[in-house]
Amino acid sequence: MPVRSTGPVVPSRVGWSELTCNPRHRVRPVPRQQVQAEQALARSRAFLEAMRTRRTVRDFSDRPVSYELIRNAVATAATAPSGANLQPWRFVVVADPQRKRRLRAAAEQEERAFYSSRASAEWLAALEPLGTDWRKPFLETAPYVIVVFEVHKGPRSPRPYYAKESVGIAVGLLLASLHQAGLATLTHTPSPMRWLNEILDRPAEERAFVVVPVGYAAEDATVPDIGRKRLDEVLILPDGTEGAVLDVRRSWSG
Ligand code: IYR
Repeated sequence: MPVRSTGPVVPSRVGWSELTCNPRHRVRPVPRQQVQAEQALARSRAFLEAMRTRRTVRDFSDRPVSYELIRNAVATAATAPSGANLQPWRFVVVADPQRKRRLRAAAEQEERAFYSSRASAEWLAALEPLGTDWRKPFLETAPYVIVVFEVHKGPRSPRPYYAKESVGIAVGLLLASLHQAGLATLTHTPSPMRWLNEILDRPAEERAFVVVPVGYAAEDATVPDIGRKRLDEVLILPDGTEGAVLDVRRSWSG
């Protein structure tokens, strides 16, 4: 399809009402991915099937991982939408064994306190089907540990908006990219996480959001025998119709 206009939209030619937002800003054409209509469903299904095989893995092999896969995953994460496009994220990639050892030691110290006293009985009961405990060997075994930070207001950074939502979306894309590359991941959230700033030399305005060990799953790795909710438990349509049979020409919004 030819590119129509590269210049800014001129308010006098296109009325305000036809625009989705204030026209007094610079614009450019939407980048197009060029998905043929007849391929759309197949591509969408293939992505769904790929993502269905993603599981949180806790047993990692020490088999090396190409750094380019990590780099591409971070670049993919950094395409996420964010509040006011402030992109309030930072991804610290740890591969050095000594630093991973320090991460593990500090995380295990927090986790011992969590499992022995900090966690409520209700929380521990919720974790029961996962079989987790204070031990975090994966912080050393996984070839890479990506520590994701939210970036708040500081000497070099503005006040972000919707920081958690923005960084959460970015982490979703990070996990999807790593999974596409055949890698296993774990979203690990020791709490509190302030000590990560010291170990990783990050300034106070950066707040750790999640720790993501990355590597190949160990040969004998297992995952908890738990399932995902059925689609009808998570997908609600205005008229209760199951999504797949909804006629796309019917309007959702009324
Ligand atoms: N952070 C602890 C406990 C834990 C909490 C949740 I919520 C999980 O989904 C899994 C574990 C730990 O990492 O063991």
